[in-house]
Amino acid sequence: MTPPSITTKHTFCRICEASCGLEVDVADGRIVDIRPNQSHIGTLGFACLKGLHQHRMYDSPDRLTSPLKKIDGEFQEISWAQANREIGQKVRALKADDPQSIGMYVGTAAGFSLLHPIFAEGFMQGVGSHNIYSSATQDCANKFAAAQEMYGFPFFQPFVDLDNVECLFLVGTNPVVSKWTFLQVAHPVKRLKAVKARGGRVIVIDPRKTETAKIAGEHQFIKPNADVYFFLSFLQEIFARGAVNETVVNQAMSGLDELKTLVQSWPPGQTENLTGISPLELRGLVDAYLAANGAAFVTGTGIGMGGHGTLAHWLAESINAVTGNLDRKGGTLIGEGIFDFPALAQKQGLFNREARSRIGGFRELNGGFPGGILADEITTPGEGQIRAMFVTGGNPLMTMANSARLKSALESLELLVVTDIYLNETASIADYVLPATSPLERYDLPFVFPLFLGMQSIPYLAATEPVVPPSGEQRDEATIYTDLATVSGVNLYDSAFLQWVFRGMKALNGMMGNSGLPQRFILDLILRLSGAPRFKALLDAPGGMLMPATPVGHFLGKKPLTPEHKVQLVTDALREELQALTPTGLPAERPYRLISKRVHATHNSWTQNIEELTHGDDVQTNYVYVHPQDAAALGVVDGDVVDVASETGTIRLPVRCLDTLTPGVVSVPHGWGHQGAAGLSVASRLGGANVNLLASDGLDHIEKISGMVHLTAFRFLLN
Ligand SMILES: Nc1nc2c(c(=O)[nH]1)N[C@H]1C(S)=C(S)[C@@H](COP(=O)(O)OP(=O)(O)OC[C@H]3O[C@@H](n4cnc5c(=O)[nH]c(N)nc54)[C@H](O)[C@@H]3O)O[C@H]1N2
Ligand SMILES: Nc1nc2c(c(=O)[nH]1)N[C@H]1C(S)=C(S)[C@@H](COP(=O)(O)OP(=O)(O)OC[C@H]3O[C@@H](n4cnc5c(=O)[nH]c(N)nc54)[C@H](O)[C@@H]3O)O[C@H]1N2
Ligand code: SF4
Ligand SMILES: [Mo]
Repeated sequence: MTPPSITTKHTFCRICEASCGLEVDVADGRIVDIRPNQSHIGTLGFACLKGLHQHRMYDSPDRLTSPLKKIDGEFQEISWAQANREIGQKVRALKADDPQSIGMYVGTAAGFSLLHPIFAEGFMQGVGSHNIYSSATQDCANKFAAAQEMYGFPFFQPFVDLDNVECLFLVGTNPVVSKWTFLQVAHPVKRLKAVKARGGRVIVIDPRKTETAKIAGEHQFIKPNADVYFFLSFLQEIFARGAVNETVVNQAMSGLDELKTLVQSWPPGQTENLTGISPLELRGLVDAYLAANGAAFVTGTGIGMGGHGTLAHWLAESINAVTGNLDRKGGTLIGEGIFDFPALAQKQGLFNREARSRIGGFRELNGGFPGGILADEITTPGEGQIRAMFVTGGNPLMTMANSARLKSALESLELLVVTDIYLNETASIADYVLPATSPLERYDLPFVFPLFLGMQSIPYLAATEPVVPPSGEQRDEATIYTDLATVSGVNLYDSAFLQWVFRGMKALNGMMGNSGLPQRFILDLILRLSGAPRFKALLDAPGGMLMPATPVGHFLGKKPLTPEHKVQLVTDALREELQALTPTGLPAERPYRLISKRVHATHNSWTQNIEELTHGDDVQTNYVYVHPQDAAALGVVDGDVVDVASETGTIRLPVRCLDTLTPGVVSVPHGWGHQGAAGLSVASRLGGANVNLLASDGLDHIEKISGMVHLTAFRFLLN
């Protein structure tokens, strides 16, 4: 038998921000090998284990290939026509009663595709419900909230000018493992080493001496959830030294005097006990920052998931701003996408809706409410109670706080529809499960951050075709939500015109022998309307098409969507939150704090099902990582099984000593504990437990401004 011929195709990964360029070998419609694209201009020949093995997960017998309906506790395959008809009938009935009774959770996988979130949001707007939740309040809503306050738009997200920065502080982020967050930076190790090779400094501030700290060479321990105090003292010290760039601040910012007053009572001596950072150490860090010709603070999920994520991020941004490092070479930059997204969003009122959540009265942030109130919204009777949920590209039962409570809330719904590539934990309890195409089975452009906001350390554009065709009945989400709108008697974005256009496109595409919406045509239309290079031109540049460098000096005084386009160093909400801050440290009676930890081979809750990535020692189970001193004090050794208990639950996990932790801090990776999943044959054989059984949800455990839930630095007991 002659072996099938191999075709090599180019695409890019859509698992995380890095969006690595890939070279894919295909034989007989199946992917046989994935390699990094060595000649990619933006991703520099880099790709990680997960990206290089992703075809194993897409090719797995566990992949969903048909819509499923739960009948008498068992899933049965049904046709799309039946699934759509039945879901549509239910949505019509609920909507007639109360549109707010229909909710949606949008997960990470949706964020890395361009059309998926656009069409999912369009469906919800058609339904007329503002009950949208997303993974953002588990990772970074604090950054959106701070940007909304300071710059008047949640998506103005300054990012470090990595090619020119002289002193880079990484606080609560571990890019060597996470491959950077928010900003697209491929090959973080290479890029961080380049900063050092030019004589720059990279300083990591983290309760663990992380993989990034090892590359950086400089690391400062900090107690968990104490970053806000660190930043207060840092800023106080900046003011005490008169290190403000008065010219820039006077021209482009408001609130300087008030900010000075607010931080006055937090000198380094005042916060030492809270942070574990001595005044001498803190002043040394301030020296490093001020001595550099271009310095920047970059924060990550480690501070976002703590209790004061918005305050901490606001202060970090304020340090960059008042020292003149915002919008300057070597400091932080604000990207530009293929069109003026902030202007469009402002014109359409996209992120300024008046809606408030029923529970807690939270305002919408990026069109969503805090995930920490979802269970309450489902279980609290009354007008606006959520009775049906759509979950799209996420696995909230594993990734949100208080998983057990959320599970019983989701089980009580009248309708739960999950769109995923797998029968994950959340899908396992659904009424209907809809099979999505994988990223490698659809057309795409880079996702919203790089494409619409220019959040790329090397600006480039790229496009991709499907590398392989979908199997069975899998459909892309744009088509799924257009059809759901049709059967539910609603219009995408509540626009009869848009619904008519998309239905027409689908019909025409069908006449040409294709199924679903013409994704390539729609993506090309976005490019055309933006005046960007066309889809075909991008396909002809498999290594990416270089775009102009991110401009410097274009933001301040011109772009912020605030009065007079000024950066607001203080706002009512920030002032109130800061004034409510009390200097609370770690209570003596319960000295341990639990923090997060990511590992190279897993991505949140969904790559544990890749057989090839389950052989390493740290991927058989998650562990309770404990400092050796603490292990000795507790009388435990490597491999001992312990109970980790919080006010919401208890999990049992093996201990592993880790001397890179600060004593008193324990670390447990999330996304584990798949034993109960109906459709994850590899992951369900592994050990591990879901750490989010320990995290609390509800109003008392949500950060007020951003709605972030606390997934790091929470208290627990070890037995
Ligand atoms: N304790 C703790 N909890 C955490 C974190 C932590 O550090 N510690 N991290 C948090 C963070 S940063 C995040 S972003 C959230 C993530 O929270 P979620 O987004 O809820 O969870 P994921 O595990 O990323 O789930 C992604 C799902 O998308 C599916 N999927 C993959 N590709 C596709 C596709 O193309 N289409 C569709 N429809 N589905 C697809 C996968 O099978 C998987 O089920 O979790 C958070 N939870
Ligand atoms: N391999 C892998 N890569 C991923 C993911 C994954 O699951 N696996 N998830 C992706 C997603 S969805 C996201 S959002 C990004 C997140 O990307 P990052 O924000 O870089 O997330 P982490 O790698 O978890 O780094 C968080 C760091 O914060 C530290 N930390 C915890 N608590 C505190 C604290 O109170 N203060 C300070 N200063 N530090 C603290 C932790 O020790 C850890 O080193 O990663 C993405 N990339
Ligand atoms: S770092 Fe890995 S998971 Fe992220 S885009 Fe690159 S290959 Fe994909
Ligand atoms: Mo995330």
